[in-house]
Amino acid sequence: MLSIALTRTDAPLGLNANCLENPTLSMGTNHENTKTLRTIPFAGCFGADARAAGFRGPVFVGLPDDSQSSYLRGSAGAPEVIRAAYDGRCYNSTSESGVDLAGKVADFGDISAEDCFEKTYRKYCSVSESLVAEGKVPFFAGGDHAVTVPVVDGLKTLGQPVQVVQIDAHPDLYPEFEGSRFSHACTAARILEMEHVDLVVQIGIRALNRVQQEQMKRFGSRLRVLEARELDDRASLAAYMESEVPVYVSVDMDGFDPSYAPGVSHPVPGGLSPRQVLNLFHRANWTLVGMDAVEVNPLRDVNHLTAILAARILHEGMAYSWQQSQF
Ligand SMILES: [Mn+2]
Repeated sequence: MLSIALTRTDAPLGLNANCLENPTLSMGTNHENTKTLRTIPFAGCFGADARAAGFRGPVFVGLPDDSQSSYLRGSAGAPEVIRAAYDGRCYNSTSESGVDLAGKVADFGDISAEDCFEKTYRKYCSVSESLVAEGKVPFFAGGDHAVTVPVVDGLKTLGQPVQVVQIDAHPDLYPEFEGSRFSHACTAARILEMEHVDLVVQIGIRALNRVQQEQMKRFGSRLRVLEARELDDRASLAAYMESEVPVYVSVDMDGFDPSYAPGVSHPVPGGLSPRQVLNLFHRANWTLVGMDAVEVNPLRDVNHLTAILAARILHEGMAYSWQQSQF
């Protein structure tokens, strides 16, 4: 059982089921405008009880922390928007892969950030550890990319090596950034220092500089970088896919081209398409142990496109995880 209090924050933002259908209603831009999240007449994916005995399905968890962002804040507002985008009534509950998730996903609510990141780290790590220890598969909606570090840390409870697939424009390999080891620019460096992580595969990278190239050498064969410019065909993506190993997938939304995902703090042209990333799931042969979609910045988004894409990617991940739980 979880040993810490899990609080669902009163949602800011005045979300409702019409958000995505009526462009005059705004989602996710004003932290001051606190209204209770209304019950959404949804596609119906949420409905499972994460605390029910024997529940082994996907669990949606919001991590509303953007304290480690180096440039723009705002991604702390993303979990509520992604949640609304996920369960809004403009979609049905069946994934591309044909899995109907109606009533099969548990919404764990948002885990509030603490007043310093060390405390937030311990809290997020503990949530990840608890869910995984109970045989559940967590799907985290960030927050900035720094939240991935504690939740991957929590996977050590599996007691076996884990591989991390990171979709990103940035390698996030700085040993420290502007004096902080927990900056969102250091995410992969911190993850590669974990003993239970034996491989990080980065896909979509297009912001490598000299410092980070030096770091690549330091991590050697435990780090594979697939730059966006190398990704012209299906074959090259498939070549980087592992089979039948525990995999955690971290999707920094800036891995996508900004034309698909404009609502990020660090947009870098020349990125991945949603089709490429969705097809990764369709061709994967992983044991998916967890996933996140991070760095959605509602303050920069256009017509909620980035939140909708984050929700869609998580949806396919949850469908993948549901399918694997049936065997
Ligand atoms: Mn990034």
